[in-house]
Amino acid sequence: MRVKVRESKFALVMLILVCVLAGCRQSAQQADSADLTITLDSSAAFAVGKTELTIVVKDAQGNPVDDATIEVTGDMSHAGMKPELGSVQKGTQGQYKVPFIWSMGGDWILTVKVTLPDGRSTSKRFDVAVNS
Ligand SMILES: [Cu+2]
Repeated sequence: MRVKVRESKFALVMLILVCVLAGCRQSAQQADSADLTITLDSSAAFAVGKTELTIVVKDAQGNPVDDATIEVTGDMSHAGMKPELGSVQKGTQGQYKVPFIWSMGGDWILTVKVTLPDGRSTSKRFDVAVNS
């Protein structure tokens, strides 16, 4: 009888431990992702050289988000090139102007990471063809 009580206590402790760990994991995941809509203005053709990317960020309700940090990484589809980087910390009516350089014509993979002041972030990938 004594042993049984001890066993059930142990089981209870394990159960609590598992719940706590699972809870931690869940809240960490929530802290990681933000429900944002990220769009890249591609109304004008992309061409080699210095440019300013226009990225629009909206929240889940469709309201513009202006207090985010935007980090852009551009990689070409072929190997052997260093990534191009760009960032900006303030938007106007949800629009962020990010200084950027298309260093070569061809196919690019643009990764746009948006981080909110509370640390939540989300990323979106854009495939971009750049005219040489
Ligand atoms: Cu290249």
